[in-house]
Amino acid sequence: MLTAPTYASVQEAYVALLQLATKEPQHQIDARGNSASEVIGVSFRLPDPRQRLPYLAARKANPVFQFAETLWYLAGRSDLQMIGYYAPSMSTSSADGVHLGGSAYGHTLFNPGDTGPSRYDQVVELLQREPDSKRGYLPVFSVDELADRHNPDVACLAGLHLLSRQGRLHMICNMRANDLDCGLLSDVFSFTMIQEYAAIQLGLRLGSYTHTIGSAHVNDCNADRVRRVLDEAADRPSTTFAFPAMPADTTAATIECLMGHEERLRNNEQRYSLLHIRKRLSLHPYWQQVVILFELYRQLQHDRSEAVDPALLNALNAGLRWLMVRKWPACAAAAAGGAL
Ligand code: 5HM
Repeated sequence: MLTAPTYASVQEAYVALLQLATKEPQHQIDARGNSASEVIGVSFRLPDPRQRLPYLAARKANPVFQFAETLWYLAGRSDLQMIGYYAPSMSTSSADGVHLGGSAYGHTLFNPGDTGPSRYDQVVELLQREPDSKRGYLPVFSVDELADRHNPDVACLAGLHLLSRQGRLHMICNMRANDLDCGLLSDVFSFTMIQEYAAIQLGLRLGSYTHTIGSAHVNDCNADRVRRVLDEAADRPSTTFAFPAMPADTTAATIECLMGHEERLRNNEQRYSLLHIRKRLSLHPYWQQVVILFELYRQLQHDRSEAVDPALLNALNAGLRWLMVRKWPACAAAAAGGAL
């Protein structure tokens, strides 16, 4: 088969890749102090890119981080202050302790360049003008990143290719390298969200998502967890939840509005009740879910609650609630107390 194999969800692709890299590795590598099992030149396709979250107890995906990273990208940000609140480990990739470098993909894609509009705006304009174009490529990796041999953050994403075909927007993602256990899931989540956002801007339906990787690897230090994931996937029928469609009226202003709420909650300047989120924020219920996640995370980080507000937890859609309950003991406590 010369085209990428198809999987119904990111979870299926993730499990298949973990299996391949750990059971049939092609290489054992040691790059920048990380020993890993590697396969090279792999790809998969998701005909429904909304199936972008895994539901595995052994791999506790963090939906708060997933949405935070997506918004950080869409808002064109590179600051460690915001993204580090959700993933403190990202500080090790920052050269100056203030900004991320190559991995701030949104900063590269969504900000105007020296010579005019952003890469993203140029590609949207191109596809509006010539839908069949093959030139809708959004480059991210730059060879300049290799000039500093101590650069801690060289973009793993080479680029995103947008193809408008028969009323649908397809995306091909090219990664020079992907950590299958740590990077792949959040990358697929964010890139498919960018794809869906772009489809809305172009008035197209969501097409397929194809993920291609140069070096696909599992670091040896994660081998135990990977084994547990593979055991769970083999033992139990998979849990699945439908992920809703992004509202068709989502614009850059929606992202800006969400970033405002995110900042106030991150800085603990405000606390939101369910009623406030539903009645006062003028946000589509889809985006209200994200504010609920940020408020729950505020309660975890700032209030250090032993049990989060059960009304908020209960208002999450079933898939997000499933993940939060498995990820955070204070969510599990709220779920147990409230008999959710
Ligand atoms: O030495 P190198 O720059 O390749 O190390 C970066 C590591 O982060 C690799 O294991 C890469 O696969 C992983 N990574 C990822 O999987 C990094 C980023 C951030 O650019 C990412 N996905 N988005």
